[in-house]
Amino acid sequence: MADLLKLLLRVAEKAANVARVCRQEAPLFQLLVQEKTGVDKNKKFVQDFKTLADVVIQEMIRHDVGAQFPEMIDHIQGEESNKFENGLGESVIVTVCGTEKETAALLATVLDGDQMAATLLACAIHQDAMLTLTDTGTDDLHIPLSPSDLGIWIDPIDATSQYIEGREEVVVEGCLCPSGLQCALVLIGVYLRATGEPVIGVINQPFNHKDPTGWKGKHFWGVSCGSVKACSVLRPKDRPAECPGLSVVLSSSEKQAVKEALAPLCGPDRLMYASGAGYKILCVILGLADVYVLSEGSTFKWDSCGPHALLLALGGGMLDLKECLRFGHCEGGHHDQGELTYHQSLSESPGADRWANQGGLVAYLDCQMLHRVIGELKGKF
Ligand code: 2IP
Ligand code: CA
Ligand code: CA
Repeated sequence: MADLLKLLLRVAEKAANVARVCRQEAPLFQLLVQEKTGVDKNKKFVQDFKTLADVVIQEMIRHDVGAQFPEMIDHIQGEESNKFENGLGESVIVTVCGTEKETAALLATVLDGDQMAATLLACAIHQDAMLTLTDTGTDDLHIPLSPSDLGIWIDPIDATSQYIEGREEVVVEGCLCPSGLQCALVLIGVYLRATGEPVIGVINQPFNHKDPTGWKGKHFWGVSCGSVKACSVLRPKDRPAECPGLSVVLSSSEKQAVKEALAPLCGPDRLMYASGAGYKILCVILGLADVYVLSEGSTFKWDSCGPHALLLALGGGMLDLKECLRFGHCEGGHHDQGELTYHQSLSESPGADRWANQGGLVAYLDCQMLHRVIGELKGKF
C-alpha cells in the first residue's frame, strides 16, 4: 500500500494548493466564508466557519482516493458535509466532476455565478501533474495492508479560524508558532476498519514559510503497521540531545486547573499554548513540545487520526485522557490501553459530536514524559 501513501501525499499537496489559492484571491476568499449552524456546529467556538475551500478539498480527496481505490470510497469520511448553500438560499451538492469545465460550472452555482472564482478553484482541483514531491523515503516501503480493510478520516483544513484570520507570524527556529497561518493543516488519516487503529498519516502544512514567490508548504507522513514503522520525521532517539525538563502544549482555552497543575512541572517557558489541534500534535511529533494535553472533548476523529499514525510510527501514541487518568498508564514501558481508535461512533451524541474524542486526549512520544504528566494531573480536575 505504498501507492496509497504516495497518493495521499499528492492529494494533500493538491489540497494545500487549493487552500493557498483561496487565500491569494481576497474577493474569492470573502465569497468562501459561511457560518456553520445547527448540530454540526463545533461547540468550542462562538463562531465556527464552514468554507467552500473545506468542502471542495474534502470532496477532491474523496474523489481522487475513490478513483484509485474503489474499495475505499464508502469508508472515506471527513469533517464537512458536501451540501452547500449559495447566496440565493439554494442547496448545492459539491462534487468533483469528470472535467475541469464541469466542476467550474458546478462551483459557479455555489459562488452565485462568479465564473472567475469558480474557474480558479476548478483549475486547482484538477491540477494533477504540477506537483513535485521529492520524498524518496516512500520508495522502498512495503506496507502490508489491503484497501478493503481500510477507512480514511479527512480534516480538509484544521485551525480554520487561523486560516480565515490569516495572520502571518514570524517563526523562531526550534519554537512553536502559537497562532497564525502556520497552524492551519491538511490532515489525512488511514485506519483499520476492524480495530480502529491508525496505520497511515499525512499532514500537509500549506503555509510553512514565505519566500519572494509566495507561501510554501511542507509535508509529513508516518506509517505504523505491525512491525513496519516509518516516518518522514526523525525518531526522537536519532535526534540531537535535547535540554532536560519537560514541555507541554495546551489550547489557550484549556481549564485553569490543568494549567495550574502542569505549571510547576514545566516552568513558565515550557508550558506553551498553540492554536489547532492538529498543529499541537505536530509540535509533539517534531519535538517542539513533549506532551499535548486536552481535557475536553472538543476534538474529533478527523483532527487526530492522521497525526496519531505519525506518533505511533515514532514509538509514541495518543490516549483518551479520561481513561488514562482512571486506569493508570504505561505498564511495562509501553502503553496500549486507552489508545484512541477511529472506527466507532458515540451513537447517543448528536451531529459531529458522534465522532468526538469525548474523554479528551494526551499525545506523547516518550512514555516517561507521559508518566510524569499523568501523575501530575491525577485528582486535580
Ligand atoms: C478545530 C481546531 C481548533 C481546535 C479544535 C478543533 O478544528 O483545530 O483550533 O481548538 O479543537 O476542533 P484549539 O485551537 O483551542 O485546540 P477546525 O478548525 O477544523 O474546526
Ligand atoms: Ca479540525
Ligand atoms: Ca476543519
